[in-house]
Amino acid sequence: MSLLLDHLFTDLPPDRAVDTGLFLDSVSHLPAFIDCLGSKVFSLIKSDIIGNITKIRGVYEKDPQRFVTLQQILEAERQDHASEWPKVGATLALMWLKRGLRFIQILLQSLADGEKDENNPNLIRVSITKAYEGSLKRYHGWLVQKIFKAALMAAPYRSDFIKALSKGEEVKEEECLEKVRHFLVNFTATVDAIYDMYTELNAELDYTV
Ligand code: EIS
Repeated sequence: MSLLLDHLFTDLPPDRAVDTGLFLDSVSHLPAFIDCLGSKVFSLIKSDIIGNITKIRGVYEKDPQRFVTLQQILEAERQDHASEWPKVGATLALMWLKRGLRFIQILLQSLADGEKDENNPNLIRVSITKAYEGSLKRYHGWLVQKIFKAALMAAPYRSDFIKALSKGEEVKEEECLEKVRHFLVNFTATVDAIYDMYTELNAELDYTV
């Protein structure tokens, strides 16, 4: 039924290693979902995400057997680009992509938890702001924070967002949120695993753009 929610992220194995091919397949559905949001403001975000995915896929496809997991990519790049790493290649692309994924995760979780601005129950700005503060804001200088503010103003109404999650079909909000909760199980586990990997490999950077 829905674009995003129909493509569940896969279960992680006990060691929480993220399979590169499966991960790339799952995230490849995000750009089409962003299209459903309507406003042109989102095209900037979409092309950034597409750029990240393309870069990771480019590295993966050079040697899929060597890069079965995302961690293998980071470790290989750490070896091959010692002086620039981690600000290089797929390591950098995934560093940013994971922040976008964290944004989406917090946003969907907030909706699933029923968080609302009681004065404007059909707006989702409370959830969007919470997601931004928990994922991207600290990496953005004033200019990009301004772009965020423009995106916030162009954000869809709750009802239209729920509709976009449901690929344009009119569904009951609670029915859609049940799907969101289901989607969030493996999605959250995957995003957490990637964050933990960046911490363990000391690959996280905190510069602002
Ligand atoms: C990175 O971009 C590149 O991604 C990376 C490399 O070039 C690196 C070099 O430093 O830069 O400058 C970009 C940054 N990316 C850094 C900013 C782009 C525009 C961001 C605008 C902020 C808007 C916040 C989101 C508001 C959304 C409202 C949503 C309302 C519903 C369900 C919606 C999905 C939205 C998903 C939002 C994800 C935002 C991701 C932004 C990432 C970012 O900050 S490399 O490229 O290594 O691949 O070459």
